[in-house]
Amino acid sequence: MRRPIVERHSDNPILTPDDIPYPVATVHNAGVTKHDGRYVMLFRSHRENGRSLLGLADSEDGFHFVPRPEPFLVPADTGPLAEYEEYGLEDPRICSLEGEHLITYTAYSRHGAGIGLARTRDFETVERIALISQADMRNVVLFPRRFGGRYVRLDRPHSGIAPWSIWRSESPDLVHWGNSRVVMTPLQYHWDEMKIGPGATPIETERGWLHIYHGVFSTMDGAVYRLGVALHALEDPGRVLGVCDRWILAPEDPWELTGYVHNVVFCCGAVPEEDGTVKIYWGGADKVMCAGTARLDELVDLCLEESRPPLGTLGVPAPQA
Ligand code: BMA
Repeated sequence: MRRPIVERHSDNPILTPDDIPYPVATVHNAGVTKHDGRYVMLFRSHRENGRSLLGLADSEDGFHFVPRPEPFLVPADTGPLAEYEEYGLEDPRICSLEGEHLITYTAYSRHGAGIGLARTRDFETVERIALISQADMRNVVLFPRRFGGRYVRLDRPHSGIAPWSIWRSESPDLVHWGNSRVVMTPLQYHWDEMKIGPGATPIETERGWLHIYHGVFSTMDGAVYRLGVALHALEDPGRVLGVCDRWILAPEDPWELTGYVHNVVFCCGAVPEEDGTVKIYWGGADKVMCAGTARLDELVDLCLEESRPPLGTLGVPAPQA
């Protein structure tokens, strides 16, 4: 058998709802970063009313996490974001940039899915900055560097008439975003043909920004969520240098095949290490957190040597909601 690209950790799932000290049905789709030499995981949990909040867990080694006693971010009940967070907070990403940690999350409400932006310096207190998109937008990841003074993000708008694709936008101040363009589309009759979306905060390597994204394929048994990799140009991150033709991770373990939503691996966080490896974190079947390790060099090679066109062939139109 071929060696897997992502080596799953032997203790998977590394975090389950039973580990959380308050009542939750799931613990999944977590953003992860390093702060003060330890790993901090910001996970999504469905409460037992079906709406989500964000919780925190800490770890010394990146694999064994201790959840905090209370949730970290729950829907605002006052302020400008309250109206947009009524149905919950989902799928957080953390971008550590210039001494602070920027958190992007899906804010769900009767108005649809938009993106909230918050900041923390210490993972003790957190401040909301703004709602940084209209509905319907999901999966916003910020690049952990500025380009000519500007922040750059990847995002995934919903559209009834075009394939659900990855776009990039830029901003002078994190609040106002524009100069948007599409950078990657699904590929027809391919593992990511139904939709793609940004995954983990991109990782800087000598050969480009490595971006772990998710791709979805529709089957008679519902959708299958898998992970892939793309490489973006270092100085112009909207330019895709290569997208690996095959997935790097697919649902295989029992807790990825069944759970809250079956057949899902969904990544919101990855942490590069000094030894050239990267710790990758994913939600298994929208219910538990899993982790694994890959080699950054190998992931970059896959993008450049087993490439499919990022925009070359359009995928099928998105199904009407
Ligand atoms: C997406 C998001 C993710 C989820 C995935 C699979 O649309 O809601 O949070 O992991 O579906 O259910």
